[in-house]
Amino acid sequence: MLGRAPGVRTILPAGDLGWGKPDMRARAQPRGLYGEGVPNDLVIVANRLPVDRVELDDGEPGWRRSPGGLVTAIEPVMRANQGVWIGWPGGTEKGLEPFEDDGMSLVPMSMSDEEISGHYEGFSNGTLWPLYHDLVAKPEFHREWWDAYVGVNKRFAERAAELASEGATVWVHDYQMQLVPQMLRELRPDLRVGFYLHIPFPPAELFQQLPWRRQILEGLLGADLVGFQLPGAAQNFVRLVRQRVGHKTHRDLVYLPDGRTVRAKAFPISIDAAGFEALAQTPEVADRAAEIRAALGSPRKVFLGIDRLDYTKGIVARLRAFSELIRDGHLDVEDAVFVQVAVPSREQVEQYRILRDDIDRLVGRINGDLGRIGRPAISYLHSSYPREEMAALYRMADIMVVTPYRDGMNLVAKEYVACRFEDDGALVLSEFAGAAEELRQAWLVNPYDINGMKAALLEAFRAEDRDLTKRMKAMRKTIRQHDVAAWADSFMTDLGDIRSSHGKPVRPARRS
Ligand code: GDG
Repeated sequence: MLGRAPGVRTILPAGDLGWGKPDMRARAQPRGLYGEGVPNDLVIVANRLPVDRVELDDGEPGWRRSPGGLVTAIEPVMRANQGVWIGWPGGTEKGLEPFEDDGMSLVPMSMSDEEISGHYEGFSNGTLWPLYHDLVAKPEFHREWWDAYVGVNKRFAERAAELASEGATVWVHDYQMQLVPQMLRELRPDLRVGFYLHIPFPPAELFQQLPWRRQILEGLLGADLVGFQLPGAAQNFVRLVRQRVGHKTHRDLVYLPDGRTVRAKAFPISIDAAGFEALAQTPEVADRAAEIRAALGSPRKVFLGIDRLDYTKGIVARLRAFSELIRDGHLDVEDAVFVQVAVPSREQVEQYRILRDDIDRLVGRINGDLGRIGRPAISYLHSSYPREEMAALYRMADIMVVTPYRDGMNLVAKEYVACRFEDDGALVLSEFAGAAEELRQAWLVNPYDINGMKAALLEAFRAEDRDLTKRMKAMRKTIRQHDVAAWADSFMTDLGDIRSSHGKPVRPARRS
């Protein structure tokens, strides 16, 4: 029989994913209600809160909604459960009190400069991010970064242990928090702990480079359920646990010497498909889409890329492919334009600054070589936008181009599909994005193969309406059936279904 995590509602309201409001939020009121005696049946632990600490227009400190896939996906679950969310709001301000923002109970965790550079910029984004994304960049291994990672994970685990009510469910998120499940279990064995990894989990051949591989695996094994985007990632994890920690495993289960069972399973994340579709259909979004197209000079077709500015996303490769199509005479700037939105991200990390400069230079060169007056080949925007503007861009674009070298899922691809309520538009999608496992009717490309990408871009450009409709209809059906509510529901249901003890004899753990 399928169970549910006790006291946790899994049915989510359709609608707002949180980008619908203007960027600047009203100052939130501190609540100061947490701690002993206040029941929190669901605790979300993530590196970031869904809001950033910023200076408001009047110079006073306030909160602004922060971008990114994790926030977009978790926020509806939080709202449905009235749980509490523990995370870092950005910056180094100390002594921030728990508060309520837009109906969510948020507990800010402060970070020192040393913790930001060691835990966040260092171990999370300089070691784990490139390692888990197939070494697209070279990971750096530094012992001080690891120490900071352990320290921050410990503080988050202790805070969660303080806040969770007896027998509560704690849902820990992503690569920055992989030690929290085990630390939490030691502090509070009564809790039910789920972990979800939003990025890929690498094959053993890459993971075993990590000097702290065993600690990370043991950290994750503190959870009852470890969720991944794709089945391959769950298999990588189980194989590594067997090889490196020496626990007995069977299919998606790990049997621990203490009698616990841990399940490792894929839960492909999704979006609020109905909410995006409804937004795309509003007259305001329609007007704005028409306005953007007119501002671009009403070209026959518009290509679109929207990404966090990240080296995993394959922005350079796709712009190069597009520009070569113009240079080769297959496309003309009177007919086609590429709109590339690069959302600022991790700007303190050296590799991200270098990438930004590379893209600036490339766009300048392409436009200098191939553009005409009033007709740039690439319209490049380095900025973030409200959700309505994103929907207008999705609605306006004929060909969405999503070409990461490796991506856990890629919500942008799914959002585009959700917004195409007239069953038109083309999606060119990297086969290395998790989304490619579901969106089979996209033009699937290998982002390392520039000629292959050029061919796919051109095919999508020239595709007949009938073909576009057939493909888009099928993809929209998939997205409607597997939305973020279904994702959260299946994770919570499986978490509730975990038996606390397997009762099997197990071999003692081997050292790696
Ligand atoms: C990680 C994994 C996985 C972005 N800029 C703006 C904005 N966004 C929203 C998009 C989308 C989300 O952020 C980005 O999600 P992605 O999935 O595309 O990429 P990551 O940020 O790398 O997310 C990824 C995801 O976690 C979830 O598990 O899919 O593989 O890497 O929802 O719409 N939204 C608004 N303005 C922006 O400027 N309003």
